[in-house]
Amino acid sequence: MSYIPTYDSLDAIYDTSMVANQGARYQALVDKFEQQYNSKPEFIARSPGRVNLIGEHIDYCGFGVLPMAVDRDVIMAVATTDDDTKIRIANINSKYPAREFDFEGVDKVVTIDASSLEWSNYFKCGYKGMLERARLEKPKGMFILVDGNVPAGSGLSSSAAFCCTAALSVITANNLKMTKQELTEIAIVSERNVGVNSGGMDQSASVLSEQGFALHVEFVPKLKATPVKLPETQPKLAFVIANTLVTADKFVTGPRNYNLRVVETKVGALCLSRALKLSKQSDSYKEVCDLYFDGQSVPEDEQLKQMLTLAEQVFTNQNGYTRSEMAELSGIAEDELVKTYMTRFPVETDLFRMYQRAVHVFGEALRVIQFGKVCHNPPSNSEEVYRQLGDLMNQSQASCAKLYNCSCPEIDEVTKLAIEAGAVGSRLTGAGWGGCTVSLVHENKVPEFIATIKNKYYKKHFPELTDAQLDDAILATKPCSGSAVFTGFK
Ligand code: NG1
Repeated sequence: MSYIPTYDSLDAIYDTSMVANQGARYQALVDKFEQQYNSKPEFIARSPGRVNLIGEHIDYCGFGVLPMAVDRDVIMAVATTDDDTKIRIANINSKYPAREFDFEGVDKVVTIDASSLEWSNYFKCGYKGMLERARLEKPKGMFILVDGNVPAGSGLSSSAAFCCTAALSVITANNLKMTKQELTEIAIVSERNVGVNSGGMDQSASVLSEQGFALHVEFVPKLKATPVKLPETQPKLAFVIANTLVTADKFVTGPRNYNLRVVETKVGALCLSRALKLSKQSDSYKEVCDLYFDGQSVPEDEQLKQMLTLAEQVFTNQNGYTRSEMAELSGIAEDELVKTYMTRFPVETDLFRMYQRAVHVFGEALRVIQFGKVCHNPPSNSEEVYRQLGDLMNQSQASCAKLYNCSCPEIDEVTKLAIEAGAVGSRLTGAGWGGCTVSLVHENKVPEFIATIKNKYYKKHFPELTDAQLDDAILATKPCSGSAVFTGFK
């Protein structure tokens, strides 16, 4: 695994078409840094947001996903000091007030109050993760100025882009040499400190992406990221991101949405492994699958099809299971289940819909494999490539909406409008319950497609948006590069 790159040219980070604008943005950050702290930054760390092409809500079940980095990112200009160990952090956006903090005691404890919605918590996550990992004798004091343009709460992983950049800033400030893999692992674990039991897709995509490629991220037996070349078609494939502008705050809604889904799948896996009499009871659907087919040479897609059938046979109650019914099915005492799975990340529900979640997870994991197959071995006819990829995206959306209940009326509306406007596939991306959609569109039709969605969705629901805000809400994106350190500023 390679080390995190340091560049002195923005060409190495951004598509040529973006370098001029990004150059102005980086220079503005450096200038503001000097105004704020009366000194020059030593480096700028950056990590991008991501769009997930397919594979939703399966990373925390251990299954592979297929995201790509987008051209929106978080950049942090940093200077260091040996005079103290304080962290001073400010943001270009005045919505986020400047903060100062330090670790406490000989154990260098960083306290994060996950009960408050505080922007600097996301820096603290990366900082805490790094301190715990690197065990530095005397961490450097840091002066930091942040500029982020990944829309928050939109499903493009602004939080992961922030945490990855924070961890990278601390690594670089303290002259540590770390691989991309290590940074990814630190960012995954540290982001859980803000109260969301997240999977590892976002941090992997943010750190490990390569320009021009989507990324197949696998988590079992260990984190593995394989660049995936998207098929060359005529006209070219374009992915358009449209933000519904419904903000889904995972932290606030976690007990009913995200964290609840994690519990429903983990306890589901416990129940399924018991019903299948596996050699070990596992709370990961991927591990259940691996154990069930251990020693047999069954292709992965075939395994998933069989798991789907087995899950349908085991979870016969489609109305949902109570805690005591889950205890009975899993063979684990109710208070034990609550203690292990519902205490650090509490949930609010009486019924756990294990049937629907399991069917979504195995079906979605299968679609990721099928999407990857089309990319690796595309049909020679371009329209057939479009049709196959588009169908998989549409099936994913239907499953997210009907089985996983992570869509919402606005996502349903935008994805429907997208298909009417000529997209061949359209689905929510990220956690859902608001946020962004991603649509597969013929590249030559992108301007017309964007104009139609602006007219039919944004003008109707958000007539007050300025042109600049509209351009931020709906945009075509190309696969971009992952985390890097930049030193080429004046
Ligand atoms: P976003 O869209 O960033 O909230 C979340 C999780 C992912 C993944 C997706 C659903 C975090 C930081 N990210 O993404 O790991 O589970 O939902 O596919 O919680």
